[in-house]
Amino acid sequence: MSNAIKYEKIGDIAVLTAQNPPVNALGVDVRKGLLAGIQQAEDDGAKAVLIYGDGRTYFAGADIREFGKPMLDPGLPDLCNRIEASPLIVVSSMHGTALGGGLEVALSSHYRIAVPSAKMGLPEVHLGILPGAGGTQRLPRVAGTESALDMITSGRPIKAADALAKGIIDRVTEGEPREIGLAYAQELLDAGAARRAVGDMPAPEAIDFDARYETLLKKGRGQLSPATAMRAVQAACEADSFEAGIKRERELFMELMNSDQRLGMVHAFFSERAVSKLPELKGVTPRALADIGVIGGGTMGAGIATAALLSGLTVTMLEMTDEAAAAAKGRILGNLQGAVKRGKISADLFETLTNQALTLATDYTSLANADLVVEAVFEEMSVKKIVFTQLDEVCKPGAILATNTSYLDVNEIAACTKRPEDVIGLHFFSPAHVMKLLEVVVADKTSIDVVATGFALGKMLNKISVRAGVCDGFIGNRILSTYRACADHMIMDGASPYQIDKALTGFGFAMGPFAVADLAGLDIGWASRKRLAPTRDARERVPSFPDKLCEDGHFGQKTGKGYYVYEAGKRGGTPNPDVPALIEANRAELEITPRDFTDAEITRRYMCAMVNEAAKVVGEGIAQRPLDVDMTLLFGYGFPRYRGGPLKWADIEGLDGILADIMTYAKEDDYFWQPAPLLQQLVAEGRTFDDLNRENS
Ligand code: T1G
Repeated sequence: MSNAIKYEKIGDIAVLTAQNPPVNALGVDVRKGLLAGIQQAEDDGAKAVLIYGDGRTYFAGADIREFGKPMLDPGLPDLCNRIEASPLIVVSSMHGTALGGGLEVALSSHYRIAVPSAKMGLPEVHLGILPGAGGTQRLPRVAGTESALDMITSGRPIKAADALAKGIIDRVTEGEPREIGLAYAQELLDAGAARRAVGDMPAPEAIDFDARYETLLKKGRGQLSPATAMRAVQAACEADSFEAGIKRERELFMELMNSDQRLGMVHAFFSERAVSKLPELKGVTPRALADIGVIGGGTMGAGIATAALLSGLTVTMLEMTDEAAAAAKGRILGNLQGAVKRGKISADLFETLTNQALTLATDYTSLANADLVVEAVFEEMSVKKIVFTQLDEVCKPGAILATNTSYLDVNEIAACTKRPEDVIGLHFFSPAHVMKLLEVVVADKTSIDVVATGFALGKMLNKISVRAGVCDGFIGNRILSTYRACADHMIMDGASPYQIDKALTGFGFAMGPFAVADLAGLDIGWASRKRLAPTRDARERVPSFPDKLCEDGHFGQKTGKGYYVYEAGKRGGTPNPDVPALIEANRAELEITPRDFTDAEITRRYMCAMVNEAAKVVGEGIAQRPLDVDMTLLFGYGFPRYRGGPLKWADIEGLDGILADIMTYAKEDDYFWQPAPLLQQLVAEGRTFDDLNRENS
């Protein structure tokens, strides 16, 4: 028997205990142990089998690290069929998160019991695949087609009480999984309960699958797994037999397992967990964090304060005047009321957070005892320096002084204090209480425990924290500036903003770059262009049409007009009829004869620009690993998760082809298209960005 499964016989019941921390993943040893355990139980004359997990959870699914490797026997589908076929009564007792292959093992058991806090689901679509061990055939048989489809295509886990209501489990009982499982198995034996094989249940009722398929494809914006998983559930309803359905499930499963989207989504799964695990932080103790200060109560400051309050921190919001402080409180209350509406917090907690945990202030001395202060004031260096000079005077020794700047030089800000080692950049994304990304910007003198505290705060706020070095725009905005410039260049050469937006939404982005610019506000880019103009290289191609739009007072959604025109109460905008003329005028002044672009060329150039700049960001050490860039773009810039991120996409596409295209584009504009040295090095050495991830984690 493998060590991953402990076998005991207690009376008439054989007990199989999973012992494969941290999440009892169904790796080959666990599968072997379960198979041997079932066989031994039958050989030992047991009358029932209890399966449960030691530690924090029942099986949380197949072992994702085995994906893409040759499948080692017993395969999970065969194991589930074997469990179901056992002549003994098999009971699964669940706690923690019974997910994917874990829930499939439970569904192949004859009876299921769970503790009230247990959650269960089939999240495989989030890995670019579908349930491949009978889940698409057994779940609809117990829960009905609609419930099964919802669970399988959304990948969302459900609570034990809901699973009971849906007929997925038979009982919910307080207690330890072992004890409640043993008691339930004994009760079934005493009652002479019969084996119940879900596979023997009648096929579930069919629905209009073709209509649902189109809906799922559209909703997936190119992600294949939900719609393909639906086809497997369809087989459960329409196949001649359970076995035929299982066969169809396997075919569709292998199709997805061999897809690029599976590579992208599994990369995202592990990178999301690796991104905040930095070798340099091993053994470093963060400073204590209980009270934080936020300076500036605009949209960003109020969002940061809201995120802090929701994570249990006390917040002092500093504004220059009582009116401004009251306005800041209004924004925070609005955010928190939204959380009440979404059921994230109770009305009581709302009262506590707004009346006890939040303090308004207009005097810097109110921040004297704060453990950390983050400023979100106007994005102007002189203003930042005034704030940090004051903070340096009033904050206690050991307090962390953080800036939420999106672009400015954190080293320069730190230098205006006597404690640069306590200064760090914490770059939130708007709305800060919603967006998952946090760039932890490490300045030259930032001490390592301050870095560790930045990541600790990120964890408290449930953020995806990414370490970034200091440069203009850090990781995300620097790369954004480049692919945005590429889009502007294509417009100057003949493309239209609307064609570009359509091409990129076709690639999987939720919004195209021009719709995003309208959402963020065109004045931000305008201010940035003005800030950089004095030091700009003469060879840089800079369009004039975006400035003209801003000079006419059109900043996007906030002014009702930008690249698109927005009508109150309507979602999205319609192309602004004034924009083409501005573009034509720009081309005329530069004597450019426009040409046609295909969507494929637009996407290729856009992605090559993104990958090239990302490779420079990694090459310069602004991002320590390619996965840091991938997670930044996924959680802050709407990059489609099923592509894994720009550098994972590049690895899948092939770096040599990308470099070759960049070299070709450089013949038109060798200033913009300077190939990244790291990209050239990787191609020359036949290596990939993933190799770098492995070497630096
Ligand atoms: N395989 C391998 N490693 C896993 C794993 C898994 N299934 N789940 C978690 N880990 C690792 C994770 O990388 C981390 O490692 C550590 O465990 C703790 O995880 C046929 C084929 C269970 C809700 O999709 O959603 O079954 O970083 O940090 O926040 O149909 O992990 O410490 O080195 O996330 O408490 C379906 C995936 C698989 C569930 C716990 N199952 N896991 O969350 O801890 S496909 C899933 C989760 C499948 C069959 C198919 C979460 C969790 P490290 P953690 P957590």
